[in-house]
Amino acid sequence: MKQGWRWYGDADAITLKEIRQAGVTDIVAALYERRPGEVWPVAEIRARAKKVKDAGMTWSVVESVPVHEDIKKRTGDYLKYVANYKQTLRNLAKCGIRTVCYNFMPVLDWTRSNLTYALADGSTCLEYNEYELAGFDLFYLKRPGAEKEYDAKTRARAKKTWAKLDKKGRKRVADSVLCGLPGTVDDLTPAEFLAQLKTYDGIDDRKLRENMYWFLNEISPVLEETGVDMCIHPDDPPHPIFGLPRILSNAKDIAEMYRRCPSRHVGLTLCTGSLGGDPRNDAVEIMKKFGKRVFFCHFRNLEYTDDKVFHESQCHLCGQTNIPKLFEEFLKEEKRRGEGIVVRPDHGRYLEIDRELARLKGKDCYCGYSYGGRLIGLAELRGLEIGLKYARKGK
Ligand code: DNO
Repeated sequence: MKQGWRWYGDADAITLKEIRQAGVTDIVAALYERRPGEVWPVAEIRARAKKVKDAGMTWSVVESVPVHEDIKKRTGDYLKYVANYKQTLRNLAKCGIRTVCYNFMPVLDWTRSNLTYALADGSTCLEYNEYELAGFDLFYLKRPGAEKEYDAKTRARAKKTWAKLDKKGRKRVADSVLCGLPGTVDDLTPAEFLAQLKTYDGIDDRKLRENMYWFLNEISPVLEETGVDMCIHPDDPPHPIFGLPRILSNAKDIAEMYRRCPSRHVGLTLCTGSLGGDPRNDAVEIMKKFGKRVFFCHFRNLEYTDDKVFHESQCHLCGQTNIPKLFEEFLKEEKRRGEGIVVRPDHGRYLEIDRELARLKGKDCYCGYSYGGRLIGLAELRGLEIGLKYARKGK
């Protein structure tokens, strides 16, 4: 395992020195100041890579080069944006960066309903509650047509859940969806969000898939030429939300993408937390089946408190996904390849130490990307790796 860590550049409250001292060798970063669709200039990529190198690590994975909404919809200036995307890939390869994470989720990136879900020990983590989200959709956003998309049981539960929330609670859900999460390109007002959703009228599941396969096949010659591996991040949560199709949510979607996009450089970010948002997903099987084209991993875990309600686990190894078993498959794949794969501890709880750090620094970490919580996550993964290798060799 190559020990990775997501770094948000100079704006990040966590410094490269602190990251290195966590045992990290590989930085996962992006040119966050560049808007979707822009070309990333070589000089800017170099400058960021140099900063990481000077701190004793390597910038080896980009997360993300965002795909412009016009490409997802295949409208407007999509051809220009695809040409720009190719240029960015060439520029990254010129700087030695050949692993690119991205997603194909329309409008919203990952989505949560509560960014400060309190655990028994007072630390907090991120929660997803389908009924709060449906309540927000039906009774706050009042999205036209939403009624038809939820079954009667979900509608009834959403109504009850929403009625129980006070003003602050409702605002918490709205803010969690529309702003606040890193990855979100722009914070949105409810009206802006509704307007963006409307631009997807007529783009159903089938169309969005076709657009994605088209995009990947279009950039494939550049992948062959540069050796860049594209690893798609699974939908989070892995099912349609707000009437938007989600097309990379399970093993079937992955298989179909591989079939339609045959380049060996079209692969996957194995994100156990995102996949775990559907209890039917089996991340171990996914690693077994699709491991050859897994180029990057996010390991974390979930705990369900109810049907369709989950939060991120106390421990990265315990919960919905059998991480030790998955890790065995992961080690097999590394062995087969003869090289390490970058893993980042995905998200982490917000601990007392993180509160203290924010106070001392006058700057807080990005939501889900605390120092303390991820430090524990990485240490757990490292311990698991050493333990499994030891058990294998018996010494
Ligand atoms: C959340 C992240 C996502 C991810 C993007 C990749 O923590 O895993 O925001 O970076 O979906 O494009």
